[in-house]
Amino acid sequence: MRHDRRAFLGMAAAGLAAAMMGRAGRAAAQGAKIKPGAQDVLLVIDVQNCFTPGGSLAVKDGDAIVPLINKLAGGFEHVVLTQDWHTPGHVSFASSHAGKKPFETTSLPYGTQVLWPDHCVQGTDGANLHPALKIPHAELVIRKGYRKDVDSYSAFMEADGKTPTGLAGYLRERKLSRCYFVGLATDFCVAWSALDARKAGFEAAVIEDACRGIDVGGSLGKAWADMQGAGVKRLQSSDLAV
Ligand code: VGL
Ligand code: ZN
Repeated sequence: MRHDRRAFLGMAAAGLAAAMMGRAGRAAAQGAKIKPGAQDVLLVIDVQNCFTPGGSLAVKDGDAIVPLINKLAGGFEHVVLTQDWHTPGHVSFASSHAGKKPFETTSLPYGTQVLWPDHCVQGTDGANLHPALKIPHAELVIRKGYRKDVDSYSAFMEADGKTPTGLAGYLRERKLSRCYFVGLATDFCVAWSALDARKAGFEAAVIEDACRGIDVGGSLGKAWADMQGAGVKRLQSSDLAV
């Protein structure tokens, strides 16, 4: 019994040490809140009309996070926004594939592609940022998925896995090394962006209550597991001093 208890305590200590690695973990271990600084950037992913109620690819309660995102943004000196920005007839639209329905998949040269309702077509109202999003100090808007034959969930890398959007270079030049993600949807554009942030060598955290997911075919659970495996921190807005 005693032996088990010691082993357990040892494991608990190892877990605690792991949790204390990284700034967010350290702050949490000290019961302190994270105060965003000069190296921190809030990335607001795809808070667009198409992804909010009334939109063609509406995420449940997608609009409910907007006031929280506005509040969080007020605590960050540096904010970057993204927009999903597709051509008409984009390869990710089910309507571009004869016999396919939304949420089915198809095989493309770069891998399996989930097929979506038409959404975020360049220059349409659906592609506009949600009108309640109020972040006038945002420094960059990055558009992605603008090539007809390639999707881009990630703000960093198109779905072919080799065409960068330029965001990593921008953040490096600006010495912004810690990425905090909020927006839509948790299991697609937020998760893929956070995973690519790690691949590009940035610290990455997702603020869970400032995101909402689509959850098709177990995608939300898989996204969190993948993010945990890649060292993406899972935070709540209450973990930040903003
Ligand atoms: C997204 C599906 C298709 C997203 C974009 O923003 O998460 N999801 N395009
Ligand atoms: Zn899209």
